[in-house]
Amino acid sequence: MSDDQDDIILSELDDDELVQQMFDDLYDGLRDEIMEGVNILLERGWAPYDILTKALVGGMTIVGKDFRDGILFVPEVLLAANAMKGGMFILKPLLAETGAPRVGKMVIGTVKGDIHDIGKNLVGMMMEGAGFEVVDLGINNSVEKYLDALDAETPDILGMSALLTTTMPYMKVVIDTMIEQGIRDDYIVLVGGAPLNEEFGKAIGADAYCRDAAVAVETAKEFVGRKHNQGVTA
Ligand code: B12
Repeated sequence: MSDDQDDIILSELDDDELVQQMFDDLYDGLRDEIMEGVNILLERGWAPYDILTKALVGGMTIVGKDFRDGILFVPEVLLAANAMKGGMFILKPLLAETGAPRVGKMVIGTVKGDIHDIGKNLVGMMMEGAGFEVVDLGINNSVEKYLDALDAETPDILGMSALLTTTMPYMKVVIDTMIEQGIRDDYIVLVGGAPLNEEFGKAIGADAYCRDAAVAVETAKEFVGRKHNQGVTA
């Protein structure tokens, strides 16, 4: 946005100004500045989760709007995503550091044809922070890749992410294949991604749609708790 970045000393800004500046820096894809901003907020006692949601996700929301409106294009958004990942890289170990006991295991991946991974990564980070073991399959996953991972990892939860209206139907392909193979009920299936909603989640036979990472953690805990209780009484 501005080309006088060199004149701004991030550590001299107050919290609100710094967060605003981080929105600009994320928009401009300035990874080093974003990492510096995250470190400054940490030094000022901000909780990692607040930095993630208020500064990073907040900034990415602005990028998303301008991408939608044709003001930003793929190369710029890639730079913004790279800057966001720089910030997430610092926060990841801190979010996972809660010392929570292992509460369950999740296999998560973005579906075939889709390379968006920021939201998926965020969900993975938050799940780890809440005590889940997370196996991340990355992007562009075929049915076979998901099923192989379920077989090899035997998780409690399968998480699928899709950010495109053209790739979200693939989640149904995965669930239908699980039904065909008689393994659907062995797993809790959670789905997410900006274009999805609750109705879609129900229509494709997922256990739940989660609108963000915090809801994903709550939902996962609830379902795993229920599963374990059933295990005890069965
Ligand atoms: C960043 C971005 C990109 C980056 C991705 C970089 C990366 N490493 O991820 C790049 C530039 C590569 C990109 C490419 C494209 N993109 Co794009 N992209 C975005 C953008 C701006 C932000 C997405 C994001 O990271 N959001 C921030 C995260 C934190 O939010 P989130 O992903 O929604 O995740 C949260 C929840 O949804 C949920 N969640 C997500 N996944 C999961 C999974 C589970 C299991 C659970 C429980 C919860 C959950 O929790 C997350 C955390 O709170 C969106 C705009 C938007 N509004 O979403 C467009 C957007 C998704 N892209 C879009 C398009 C069209 C494309 C391209 C086709 C553009 C092109 N012409 O090439 C390509 C597609 C490439 C492909 N095959 O996948 C459109 C999709 C339109 C549609 N209706 O399908 C959008 C909506 C922009 C727009 N309005 O036009 N994109």
